[in-house]
Amino acid sequence: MQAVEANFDGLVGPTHNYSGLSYGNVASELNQQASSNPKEAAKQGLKKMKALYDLGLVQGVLAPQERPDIHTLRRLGFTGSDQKVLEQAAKQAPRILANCCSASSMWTANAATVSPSADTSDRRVHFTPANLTNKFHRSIEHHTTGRILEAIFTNEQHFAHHQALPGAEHFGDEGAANHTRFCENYNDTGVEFFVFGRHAFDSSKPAPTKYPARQTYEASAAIARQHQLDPKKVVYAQQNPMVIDQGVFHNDVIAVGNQNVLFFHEDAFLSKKQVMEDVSAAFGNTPFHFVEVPSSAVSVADAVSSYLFNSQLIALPKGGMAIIVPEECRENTAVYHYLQKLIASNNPIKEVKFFDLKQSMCNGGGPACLRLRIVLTEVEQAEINQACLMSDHLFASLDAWIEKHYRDCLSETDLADPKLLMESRTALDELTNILELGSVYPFQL
Ligand code: SUG
Repeated sequence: MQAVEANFDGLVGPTHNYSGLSYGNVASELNQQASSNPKEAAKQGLKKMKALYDLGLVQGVLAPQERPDIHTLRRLGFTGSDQKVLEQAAKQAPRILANCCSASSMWTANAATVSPSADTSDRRVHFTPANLTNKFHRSIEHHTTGRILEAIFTNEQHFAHHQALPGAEHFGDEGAANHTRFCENYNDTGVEFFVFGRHAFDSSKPAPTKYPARQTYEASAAIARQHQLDPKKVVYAQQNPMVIDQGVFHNDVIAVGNQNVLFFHEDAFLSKKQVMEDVSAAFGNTPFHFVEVPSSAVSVADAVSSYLFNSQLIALPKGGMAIIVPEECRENTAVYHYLQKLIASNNPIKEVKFFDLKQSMCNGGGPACLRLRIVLTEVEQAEINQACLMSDHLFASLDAWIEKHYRDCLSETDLADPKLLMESRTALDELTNILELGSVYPFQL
């Protein structure tokens, strides 16, 4: 049976802003207090989705979340009307309000870990929403994420939905940003590659000293169990703690894989040799391409500022792979030269495509952060909510929807504006109709 890799991108929400919420994420910290342009952000993301659809790929859309998150503010003791809740939070706890207003669900690489049916023992596609415990503003995403995924992948005969892992740092899970799958063809049983930042229950093991390691080994192993993966087809690798301390807060900031390719920086892993041996052994006898980028060509600092590795490696329907990178990779001379050499050399990556995603990049979110990869057979594709799949019609509807509802400038003080809450809810209510999601938001339940 044929299978394809679909990309489900997060639509940027109406409250997209820069609040400096992510310690360890260099761009987020640098841009705190800059004003944002939610309309431009949403359109930049939508254009990338449309471009991949135009290339012949299956492209899906994941709806943003309800923000400001009044429901969470009430759990934190703010009371009265929604307007009063906002007013009090802005006065008494503006940083908590900022956390409850982030549009961070746009980075759907962190929405969940997904294992295709070819890899799981019950032959269903398994989903575990990421608990994102390391950052408060992200830890409030997983309930709604789960509801949105269930509204798209509904048929229990084909799709299995798990709860997020327990919400303690020991099981800190950041979803697909630390997970890659290798295969010859998408319908084959693949090798699932889980990358973690530290061990939660063994402090003798290496760990970063400056910035947090968001993903634990124990979380990765729990997901592999929960998704019923064959242990022989699972590889675990530890991130190099030294790169986490240089701003590599997820593995997808320093490595990306697709099919039989792992594109990675030489300093990405604690033990590069072991990773290469383990992946080769699990992959079997067919050829595997390790495309290793040396520091002499691209430094870790250049990787972090350009987001070269936060790229999408996509298998083009006409054959070969393209690498989807942000414009920042053109602007960085070392990275640009490296990319030219890469596509001219002997490996499956044949083309590079640049995208302007500046609004998201300023919060540390590149092309790969914005998408969740879901491998689907033809039968599974036919089972999903078709209204969430990109088409010329959906592109036009979403473009008009953004144009109608989104502001073109937002700063931290605007977050307490009760009109923003109403605008956001009105927009999302309309969106659930466009995407035929039913009621998924707290204000709709
Ligand atoms: O979790 N930034 C996100 C960026 C996530 C990128 N995802 C991947 N690498 N897959 C994060 O750090 C910043 C929000 C702010 O500062 O306003 C933020 O949440």
